[in-house]
Amino acid sequence: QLRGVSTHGLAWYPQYVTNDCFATLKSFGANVVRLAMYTYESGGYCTDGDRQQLETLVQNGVQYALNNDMYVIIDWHVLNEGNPNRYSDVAKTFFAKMAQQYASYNNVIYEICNEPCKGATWGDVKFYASEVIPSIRSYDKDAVILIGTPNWSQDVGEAVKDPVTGYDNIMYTLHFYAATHKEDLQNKLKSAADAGLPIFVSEFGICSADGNGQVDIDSANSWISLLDSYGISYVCWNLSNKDEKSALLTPACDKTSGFTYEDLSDEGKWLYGVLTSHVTQ
Ligand code: IDC
Repeated sequence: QLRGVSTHGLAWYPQYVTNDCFATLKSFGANVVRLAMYTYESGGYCTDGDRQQLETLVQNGVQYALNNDMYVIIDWHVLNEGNPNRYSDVAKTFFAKMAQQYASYNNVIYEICNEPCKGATWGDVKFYASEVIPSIRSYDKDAVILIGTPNWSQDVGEAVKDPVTGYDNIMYTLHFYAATHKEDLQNKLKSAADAGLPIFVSEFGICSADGNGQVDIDSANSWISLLDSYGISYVCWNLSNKDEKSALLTPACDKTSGFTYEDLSDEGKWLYGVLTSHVTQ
């Protein structure tokens, strides 16, 4: 079971991609960092972003994770474009490049689309996966590949009915925000997990789905018990001091490593408690 932290958009909060920062997260008990690279928004890899700079951030992130004995998720952060097929050609080239570089690494996980949404169907996602997975597998035969599910990575049931076939080590993502998503989504997770679907919670927050609102600690704790009972991995959104409830640091904290308890937001303090109480290694 992996437990850890997702960066905010790498283009907007690059300052946390440092060895010291990852070492701090490790000291809290995290064993995975997710590198969220937006594809479409301003600064996105497929729009007006600086591709070279974004790739360097990803490469540095992979190295810092390795230095700290952590897994790392390279997240192609599809969001506002909705349908991942929009930039599948760019995705293919990007993932081939990464997989070629990291074929011999054992800590790299590929997340090929964060959240299909805006009507993108499971058929669309499967088509996209059939395009992008071969560009990873032509170099890296066995790295875990995470596939987003429709409706902002909530409809895992679609993957149960019609899974991606022909490849090993494929997992499907479910995302939740504890103040918005409760029993209904928990039930979807349970039925999919009971049906044997390999699920990875590559992003969750404990506030509302807009990344703000209020934190809901009771709901958050009930999600963690559920995930623990299935041994499902989870990664919390987001590593920044942005003035929003899903940021793990307070807006006043301008440190980029060595965070103290007081530097942590409500979500940050809660996550600290979860991570420290789960440390096994
Ligand atoms: C949000 C950020 C916010 C940013 C916005 C950009 O918290 O600062 O302005 O994206 O669109 C997701 C997405 C994730 C969202 C997050 C909260 O994967 O990118 O981050 N969220 O809205 N899915 C559900 C919630």
